[in-house]
Amino acid sequence: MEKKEEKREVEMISAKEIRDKYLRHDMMPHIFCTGCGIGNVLDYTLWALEKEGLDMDKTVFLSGIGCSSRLPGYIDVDSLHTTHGRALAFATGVKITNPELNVIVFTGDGDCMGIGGNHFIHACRRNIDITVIAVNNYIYGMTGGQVAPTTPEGDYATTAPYGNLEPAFDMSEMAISSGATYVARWGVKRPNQPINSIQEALQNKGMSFVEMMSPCTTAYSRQNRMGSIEEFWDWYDNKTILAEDHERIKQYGSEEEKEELKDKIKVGVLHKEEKKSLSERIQELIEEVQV
Ligand SMILES: Cc1ncc(C[n+]2csc(CCOP(=O)(O)OP(=O)(O)O)c2C)c(N)n1
Repeated sequence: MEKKEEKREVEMISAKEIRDKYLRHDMMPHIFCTGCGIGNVLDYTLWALEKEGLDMDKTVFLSGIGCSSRLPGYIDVDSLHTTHGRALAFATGVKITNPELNVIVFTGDGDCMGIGGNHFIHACRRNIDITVIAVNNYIYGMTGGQVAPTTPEGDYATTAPYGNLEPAFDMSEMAISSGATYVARWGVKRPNQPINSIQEALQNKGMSFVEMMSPCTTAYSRQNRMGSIEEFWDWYDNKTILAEDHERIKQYGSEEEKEELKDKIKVGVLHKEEKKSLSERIQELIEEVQV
């Protein structure tokens, strides 16, 4: 479908108006623990929807299973809460069947990279025109903190009481190498960049992947001694570096600065590419072959 190329004039709207407009109030109170970042990811998404002016009657949210996958249920919109790991398969079907729809998926790192890993690489490979917002808390949050494919080596989990022996997947790198055409990663602490990025992801005519690094204060933080909620939230500032700064230091930095890079996680828009989406190609084929 045609997405808006022009910048829309956005009227000033308050946080309360956003909540009133988009949330399903009968679903409150929500399930999230104190200090969890998943609600912020929802908030940033709602702001991006508002800025982009998406028609909610032509928008579908999907998810699998997990704390993060509960998000579509809080939005007053048509949604599919599917089985664990399968949201991208459902989303592919929805988009191909009705290309007019804006299709947005919320997923967790376990949902997306563990049980749903195969659907993920193929959705990227197909460059299906959907937006995926992945909450990466490095652990299976909902089920009590088991190790996930994203859990950093050496970190503790209920299934890794002596430290995780497995190397971790980098979700964003995986999205890029599998063929996604818009990939960004942000820490959850600050709103503006993620909001703008989710808006860009909505505009991209292809597979868009926004990884939101977000604290699980119950299952991850306790086992890995991330400190108080404030300290854990600060971690997302201290541990990250903007991709362009990373590149600059890699090229021109001192040995000491380069050494520090090893400990940092790159954030920013990590990849952007123009490529026809599968849904667009299918539409073209239908027009070509139908009599
Ligand atoms: C087929 C199947 N296997 C396992 C489960 C149990 N299960 C529910 S949520 C979950 C992990 C979710 O982790 P993640 O996607 O990282 O989401 P989070 O809760 O951390 O947001 C698991 C293993 C399930 N519901 N269905």
